[in-house]
Amino acid sequence: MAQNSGEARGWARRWAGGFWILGIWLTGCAAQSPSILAPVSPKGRAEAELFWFILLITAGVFVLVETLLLYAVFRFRARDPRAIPPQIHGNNALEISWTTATAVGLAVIFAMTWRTMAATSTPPADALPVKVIGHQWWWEFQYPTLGITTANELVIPVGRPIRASVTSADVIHSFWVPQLGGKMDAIPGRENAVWLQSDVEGVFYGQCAELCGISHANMRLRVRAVSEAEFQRWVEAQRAPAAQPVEPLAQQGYQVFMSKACVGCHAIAGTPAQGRVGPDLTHFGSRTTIAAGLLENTPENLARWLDNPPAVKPGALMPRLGLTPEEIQALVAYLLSLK
Ligand code: HEC
Ligand SMILES: [Cu+2]
Repeated sequence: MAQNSGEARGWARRWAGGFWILGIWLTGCAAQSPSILAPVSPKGRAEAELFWFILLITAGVFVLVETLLLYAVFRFRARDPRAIPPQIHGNNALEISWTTATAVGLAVIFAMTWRTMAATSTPPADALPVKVIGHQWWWEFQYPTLGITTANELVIPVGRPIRASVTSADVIHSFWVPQLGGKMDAIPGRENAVWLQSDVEGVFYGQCAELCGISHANMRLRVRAVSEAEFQRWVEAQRAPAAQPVEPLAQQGYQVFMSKACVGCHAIAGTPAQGRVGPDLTHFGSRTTIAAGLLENTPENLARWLDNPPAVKPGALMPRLGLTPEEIQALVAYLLSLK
């Protein structure tokens, strides 16, 4: 009896574990999650359609096989466990037919996959070019025809195709914005083209999809799709050189920035700072996040970041610079004035 109830508890625990995993899995379905099944671009839609098509075929195969299996289990089960079943050799007609059916099914999936790839792999000729450069652990975005360099937030005009040339400054990364279309590897020394587009305004989340080191999971990005008019305003603002600090605290922050190691790693257009190791900060104040989507861009979070970057983001390639609280406050005032 005691043994029995112990066994029952073991089962209960296993079931509970199963439900727990199911629960975690289902939280992935929350409306906010960047699912490939909620596409907003022509490429994303073509890929989602292919997914459903293949799922339909494979679900049909699953139901057919399981039905035949259950039928065989019950219809042909051994009624006398000691009896030896009739010894037969195969059935040629059956074997030929299921081999053919499988081959035809796979050929259809192959053809549909080929068709989708051919239709989506080449960006339209009038696409806006953007260079996407993966860095450990943040994203650089350059608009070569517009003369803009920014980081971690890609701003695009709604309904216009974007031709992203994806590459890397260090190790292999992978650029992925699930609702806008499939992944593209970011490989040092290579440029891989991928076509992006959003048919609706909104913010779409992305993530590095290739393990690239300790803060791989903290290497996020956002695509902000805005109206054509808002995009033009954004372009004008981004092309301007950095704002001159006017407030005394911000002016002090400018002095701190220009006298510290910051200038060796960061560029601020129109100032002596021309480093290219970290993100371009010319219009840092116009971005909504810090450190590749890790923190909202607020004064408190920026102060935390400047005090000790590796404590905020494990492995961050911006070192702790031993700034005093006064220096940090001045830098925060200056950096946030860079709209
Ligand atoms: C050795 C190079 C290096 C130095 C020196 C350095 N940084 Fe950085 N900085 C980086 C890197 C790399 C990142 C990106 C970190 C990440 O997101 O993983 C970064 C990120 C930042 C960011 C966030 C940018 C964004 O858009 O997310 C700010 C702000 C910043 N640094 C300010 C400063 C200031 C101010 C100084 C000087 C006090 C400084 N940095 C010194 C390399 C450096
Ligand atoms: Cu990565």
